[in-house]
Amino acid sequence: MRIDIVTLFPEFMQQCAAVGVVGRAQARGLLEVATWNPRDFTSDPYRRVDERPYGGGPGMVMLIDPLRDAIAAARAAAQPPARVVYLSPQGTRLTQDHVARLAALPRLLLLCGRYEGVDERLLAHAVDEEISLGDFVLSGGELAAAALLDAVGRLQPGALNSLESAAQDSFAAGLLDCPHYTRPERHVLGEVPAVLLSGDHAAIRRWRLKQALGRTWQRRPDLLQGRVLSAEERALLEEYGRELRDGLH
Ligand code: 4GO
Repeated sequence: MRIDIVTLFPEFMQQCAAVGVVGRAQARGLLEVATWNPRDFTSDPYRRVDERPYGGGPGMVMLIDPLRDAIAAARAAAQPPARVVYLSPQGTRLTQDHVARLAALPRLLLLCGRYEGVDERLLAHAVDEEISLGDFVLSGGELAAAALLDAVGRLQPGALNSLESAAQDSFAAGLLDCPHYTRPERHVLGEVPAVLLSGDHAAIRRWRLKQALGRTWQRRPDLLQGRVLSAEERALLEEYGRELRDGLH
């Protein structure tokens, strides 16, 4: 997949794309990342990309033309046409399902705003969807775009080693992740749950599912709303509740 990013901070976005799993996906040729600076698409001597808002008020608004020309240049640089995403608090809240759908596209174009945001006419004309990471405000779209880039990049087939399998992720099954432990078995901070040392793979699978269900129920009950639990899941969740009352958690 190819991801184009329109940003006033291309070096920052390239650095985000260069590290970890996403950097490796690029090195493996599974992901291509290109950046486009709207400042390179200005025609005035000051290379202006922002202006004061009509109607008054604080802050600046990003001009239409440098963004429109940067998007057009990015579009023309490759085929097929990219889905254009603008990151803002006004967007649809991002979920792992949504990430998986975006990751399956051949191309994405991420538009990063700064200041108070982008002229609404550019959004109406050039943006296919507006996405928010959550109900909080950033000073620029870059950190949100970097998060989306990471979430989408790591789902490219071959990006994760089998040991990091995406099937095991939080939310992959609509639940929070179970707790994880590594060496040593005994530590002043506590012991590793015995079942994980038992070698009994069926028991380990059941324990992990029980923890995932229990933690989701405790921390994010909204994720269980409208979900039909299997007989096994219901039994495991009841067991978790009993253990909780008995002071085992
Ligand atoms: C995205 C962008 C928050 C998010 C942003 C978010 N703040 N919650 N700020 O995903 C336009 C100018 C939006 C700054 C940008």
